[in-house]
Amino acid sequence: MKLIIAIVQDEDASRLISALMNDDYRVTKLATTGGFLRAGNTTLLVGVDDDRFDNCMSIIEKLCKSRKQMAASPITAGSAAGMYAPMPIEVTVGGATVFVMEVAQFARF
Ligand code: 2BA
Repeated sequence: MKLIIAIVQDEDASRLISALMNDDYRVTKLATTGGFLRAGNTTLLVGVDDDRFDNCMSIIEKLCKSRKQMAASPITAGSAAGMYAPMPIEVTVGGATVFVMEVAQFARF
């Protein structure tokens, strides 16, 4: 058995959870925040048997889209008044950031 930890964009989370549930996967949704953008994202925990792992990864890959977002960069630009403002930069977020771990033991009591 494996534990998939998938960090996805909030916009994709609902459709992804529905697709996984329809395919009989069990899912836990966590409301999380990305360290770089300081914006909300969604982390899903999915415990899967090995023979259903590839299918689960395909569903995640298919439903999670990458999007461009603007972020304030740590680099600053000077202004006429001598003030310094963060320069906006464009970053490409997602589709999904996925970690896969082997599960040593699984129990449901
Ligand atoms: P954030 O940390 O908010 O990052 C959002 C996007 O900003 C990233 O998209 C990436 O395109 C960009 N970014 C992040 N750190 C950067 C940096 N130091 N310099 C320049 N650009 C940077 P993704 O890579 O698709 O990541 C989406 C979200 O997945 C992240 O949100 C974070 O919550 C999570 N994540 C990504 N890699 C991770 C890792 N190695 N460990 C834990 N969480 C991770």
